[in-house]
Amino acid sequence: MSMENRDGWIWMDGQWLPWREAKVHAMTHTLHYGLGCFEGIRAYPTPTGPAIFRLGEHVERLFESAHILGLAMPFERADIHEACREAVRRNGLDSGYIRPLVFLGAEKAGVDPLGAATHVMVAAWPWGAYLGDGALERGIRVKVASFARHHVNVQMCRAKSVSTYTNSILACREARAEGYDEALLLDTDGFVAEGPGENVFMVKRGVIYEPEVTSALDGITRRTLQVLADEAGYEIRARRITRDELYIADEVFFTGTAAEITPVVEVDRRRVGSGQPGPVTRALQQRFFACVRGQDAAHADWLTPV
Ligand code: PPE
Repeated sequence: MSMENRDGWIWMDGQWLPWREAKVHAMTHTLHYGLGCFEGIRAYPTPTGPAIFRLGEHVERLFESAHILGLAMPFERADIHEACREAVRRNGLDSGYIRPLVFLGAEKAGVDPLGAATHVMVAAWPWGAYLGDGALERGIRVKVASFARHHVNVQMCRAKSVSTYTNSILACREARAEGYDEALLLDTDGFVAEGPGENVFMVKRGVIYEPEVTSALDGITRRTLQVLADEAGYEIRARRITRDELYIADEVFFTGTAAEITPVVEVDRRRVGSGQPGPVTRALQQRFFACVRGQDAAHADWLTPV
């Protein structure tokens, strides 16, 4: 089923439209010039019905992204909050992925967006394991991309910008064409930054390391991981990481809303650790899935019932 031709409902600028009718004009400014921002949010089945994971944080980041990009949001946080919940309900989902997108319309042409109106849409649909069947259990093979992640003054990475993903697509397509599951991007100084749609962590001698989020998105799964690792007694350090440190790490894993917590078992044809998902990754994965599925009372506040 294509993303265009499906049953369901999409929220566009405050109205619920049948899925097939949620269209934009060919002169849409964001389609031509790429100024826009979005979120990716997951809903999970819990013992008390479907619930959205860390909805407040995702909506807040959407507004922060719009603020960074200078996009005037025509809605309040509460409107987007409610649209996300209703998108899960109306589309009859027990679990799924929610996509709010902020974009400029077709009111004008030319690079200067003055005069183009900000539009907002929210869709939701079922979405399984992001990096393929078995990826969460067996882990994935990753290749360092020949493309660098954006310099901090080229693309501002606190914003989840539409245009960041051109760079992500170049890296991801290259890695997959060469038979890997996913890419890993270095920053313009050559240090580990992130995946095309994931943050990265490594474990060495019982300590968890992550890159400073300069050229990377401040992931909400990353923030979740930090809390869970801290509660499990692990020390987490943020510092520059080189690609060869990943080669000799005990464990490497990706985090992201879509990717959840995905073990990385190979980098550039070098086996990572034992070549199997490691014990720290597995323990954190288990705790993460208990939280998102409402089986962990300690973090019930991370879930918003729909
Ligand atoms: N870095 C990037 C570049 C990124 O796109 C994501 C999410 C993350 C880190 C992790 O952020 P968070 O989801 O808040 O933990 N990528 C989204 C898009 C995936 C897609 O293909 O679309 C996602 O996971 O929803």
